[in-house]
Amino acid sequence: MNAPTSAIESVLVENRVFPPSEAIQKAARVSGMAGYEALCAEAEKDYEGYWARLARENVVWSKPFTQVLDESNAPFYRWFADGELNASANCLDKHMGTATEHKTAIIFEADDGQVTKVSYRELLERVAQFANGLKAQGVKKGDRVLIYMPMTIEGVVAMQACARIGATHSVVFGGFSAKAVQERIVDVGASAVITANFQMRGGKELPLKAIVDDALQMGGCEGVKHVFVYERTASAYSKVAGRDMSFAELLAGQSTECLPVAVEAEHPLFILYTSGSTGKPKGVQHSTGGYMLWAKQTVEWTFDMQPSDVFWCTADIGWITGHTYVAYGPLAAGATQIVFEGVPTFPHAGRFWEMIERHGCTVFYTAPTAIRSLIKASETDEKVHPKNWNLSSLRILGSVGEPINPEAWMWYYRNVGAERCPIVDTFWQTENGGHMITPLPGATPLVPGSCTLPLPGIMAAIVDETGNDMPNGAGGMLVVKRPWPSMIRNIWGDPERFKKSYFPEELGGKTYLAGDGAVRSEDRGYFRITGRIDDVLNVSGHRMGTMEIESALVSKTDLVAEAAVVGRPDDLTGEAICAFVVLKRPLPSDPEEAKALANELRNWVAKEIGPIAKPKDIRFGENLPKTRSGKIMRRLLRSIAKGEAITQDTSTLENPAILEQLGKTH
Ligand code: 6R9
Repeated sequence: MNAPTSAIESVLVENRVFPPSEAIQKAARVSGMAGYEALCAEAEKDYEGYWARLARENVVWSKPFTQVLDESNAPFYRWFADGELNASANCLDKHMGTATEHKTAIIFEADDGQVTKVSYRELLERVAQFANGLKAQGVKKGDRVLIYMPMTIEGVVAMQACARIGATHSVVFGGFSAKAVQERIVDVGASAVITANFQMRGGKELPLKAIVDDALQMGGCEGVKHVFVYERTASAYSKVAGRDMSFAELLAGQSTECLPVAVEAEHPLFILYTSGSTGKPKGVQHSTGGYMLWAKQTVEWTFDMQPSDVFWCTADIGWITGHTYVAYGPLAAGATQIVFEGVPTFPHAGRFWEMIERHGCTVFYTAPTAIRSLIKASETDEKVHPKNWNLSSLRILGSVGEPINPEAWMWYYRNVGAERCPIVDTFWQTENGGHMITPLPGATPLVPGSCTLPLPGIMAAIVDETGNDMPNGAGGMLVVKRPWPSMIRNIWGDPERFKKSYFPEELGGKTYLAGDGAVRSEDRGYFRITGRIDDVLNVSGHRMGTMEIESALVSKTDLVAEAAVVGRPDDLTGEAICAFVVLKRPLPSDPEEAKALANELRNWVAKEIGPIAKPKDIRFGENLPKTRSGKIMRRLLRSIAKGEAITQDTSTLENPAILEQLGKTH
């Protein structure tokens, strides 16, 4: 076999295996493959019985459920439907009177390095007080509250406080634009917004409240009656009388006791927007009962969480990973966790390693993009290499958000984990609620670049277009054949799109389609994710729809006639966004002019969606390559974006000169 020439090829020939050490295996919650297989067998034998057991063990129910799975209106599955609970009580109240009450819940490290700690008792009091503040302003069960906050204790408190009173939160990542905030406010029908005056990132003070103000002025946001503002910095911000209120005003005089509101298991705990194949982001609606069950259980299984652990998930609360593995799961499991406000490269690219040492972090969970950028930084500057810090507290490492290439995996394993810490490469999606396919640290032999095996009870499979199972070694579409408790319940306000996107008729209408391609290894049956099979890109672990970026580009009507967006592989960000643009004016002949136009378009996209959606490459042409029926030849564009030789049939092109034009990046 030829030597591997790319990350993809080296995955194909990957044959290194790292079994769990005796010590880890012995002490783990799920011990050895025998432990894993016993759980799988239990789920296989009595599916509902298995989930009912986990639901009773992991969740405190204020009213116990008697029904487990209701498939009568599939694919609108219902779990534990007659049970009642409160998510915040499951994260906080249940620890009162136990050894966890005075344990540190959150170690917060601010951008500037300042550290604040809160115990479970203190966190409960803050959440209760905040919940009372919301109630006093008329926010109630069933209302939707949009949260646009920095990574702070206050961000977690805001989410928990909504959950406490049964209000459904919709968190928007602080990097999204005013337009994106407005669209989400309108779609979700928010009656209140919780934000901060500014956020601190990399030593810079960036506005949040001003962006909310812009969003609210764009129209359709009349339903928003309140904006609650966390004064993160001392800087002034503009306040609209009668609508805006600082946290200090909201909390003044409020009691630190607040009874949690019991909600039905299916009550929507949150709605989180994510990109799909069409232009409009999807409001992924999650339940309370099934979601909480899996948030806690996966923290305990995948990270083998023990009472002495110090967990750190670096994801922002604006993403699903920050929901399940910052705001809910670790608290439900009674863990101590680190919450970090800043960025991994400020004030230097050794910040993560420094913080692991400072706080004695034992379980560290981050994204391949971060690892790759820190590898690069440590190659040019020895001083930020992890070897400069004492990382001996670490016992488990995790990866999430995109495929981790074996090279990055090996670097992480050697330089961060000292060849001692298992790496759990966790595959899952916003729609899944929690981990789906992942190694268990005390059970699964690891193979770099593979997310290995589905968690017990997750009936993942690989099928062809008509739903036939593919043999190991043959690639296909990743599906889940049975509903599971933490799965998406609906696309907010769009049940038809929910059915079409996730439960296509071609697969019988009841099988969950993940939207990713995958292949199982011939020897172990391990899963390896090969990437999205739809028009969704994964840039630095962030999901971006190509159509979303295309609509943003063509909405610049004075400049853009037509646009097509594709992804191309990128060493650092996994995928990079490449936009092909037809201008409403002659092709720029001067390279400087082309560059200026490209930058204008990048800034436009940043304004429309957010900086994460800025195309890396912009290419101008007099036309786009199309088939006779007028369809854009996306495969051809993908080849051009990669800089590959064109092997496709281009005889139908009306104007072959455009291939050369589109070959130039600006
Ligand atoms: C949790 C999260 C989901 C998409 C998913 C897939 C990719 C996530 C992965 C992975 C390979 C992993 N993805 N984890 N691919 N290996 N361990 O990231 O959710 O933002 O919805 O993205 O990310 O393509 O479909 P989300």
